[in-house]
Amino acid sequence: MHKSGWISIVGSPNVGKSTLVNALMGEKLSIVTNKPQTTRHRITAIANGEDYQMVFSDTPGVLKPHYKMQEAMMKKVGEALDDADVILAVTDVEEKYFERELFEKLKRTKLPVVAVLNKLDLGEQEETGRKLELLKEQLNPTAIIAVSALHNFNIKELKNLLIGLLPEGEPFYPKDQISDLPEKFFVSEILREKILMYYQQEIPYSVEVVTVEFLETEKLTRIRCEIFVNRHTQKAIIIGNKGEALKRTATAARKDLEKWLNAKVFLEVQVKVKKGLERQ
Ligand SMILES: Nc1nc2c(ncn2[C@@H]2O[C@H](COP(=O)(O)OP(=O)(O)OP(=O)(O)O)[C@@H](O)[C@H]2O)c(=O)[nH]1
Ligand SMILES: [Mg+2]
Repeated sequence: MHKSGWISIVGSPNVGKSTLVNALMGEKLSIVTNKPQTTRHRITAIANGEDYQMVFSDTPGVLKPHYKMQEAMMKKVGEALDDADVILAVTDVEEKYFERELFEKLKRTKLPVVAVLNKLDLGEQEETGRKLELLKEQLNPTAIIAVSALHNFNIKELKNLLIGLLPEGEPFYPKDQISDLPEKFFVSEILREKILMYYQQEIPYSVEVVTVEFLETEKLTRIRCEIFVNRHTQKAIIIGNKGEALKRTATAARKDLEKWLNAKVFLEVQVKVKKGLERQ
């Protein structure tokens, strides 16, 4: 008997959704930082076993949209809820409760909902117990589990629980495939993660990263990325004094890329001001 299906991961920003996907995969596919709104796109991660295939959708954290990009992000969350077989609703020991609209959606859905209380390592036992009771009472999920995605606690148990809830069926993807997104996408994401880590204030949220070249040769992988910003002042901040800030960012990205690709990487990064905005 083979089981396969789509599992959508939803929850507020920063509760550890991407960390959880990476833990379930045993591999880092989705970028993680301590800043909310790290995930901007819907990320597919495919976990394969002999008798199962789980296709995870990691989504941006649910919030009330205040601007266009957030609106687009929330649309991706909505889509993820619509075409799943199982919903993984993540909260953490610090969050008071699920965002209201998401909570209503979770209550109404006919799909199985697995509620995950993450960051168990940060909570007090009594408080955690109370939170689990409350979740059970108010959300009435199909299953409920407390985990620590960061420390790999209860992840195997969660995985087995999910496999149990999947429908029977053939795999959707070849068993050696771990995502349906192109390599270039992950390259851009790795660089974006470093920008989130190394710059403050509005900079992390003003950039878009595009990978324009990805060329594997025998000796090394040549990668060229472009960082787009809205203003010349932002470009100057990204580059920094004598190019030092950009160098530090690019070096950190290159090191991660080399680990991820298991190859030597030549990384070239250019910073550009978005067309049409140059004169602002
Ligand atoms: N202590 C602790 N920290 C965790 C755990 N899981 C995740 N974190 C941390 O929480 C922060 C946010 O993690 P992410 O995985 O980026 O959270 P997210 O829900 O994907 O966030 P968005 O993509 O912004 O919606 C990071 O600093 C993680 O290291 C955990 O189990 N314990
Ligand atoms: Mg995320």
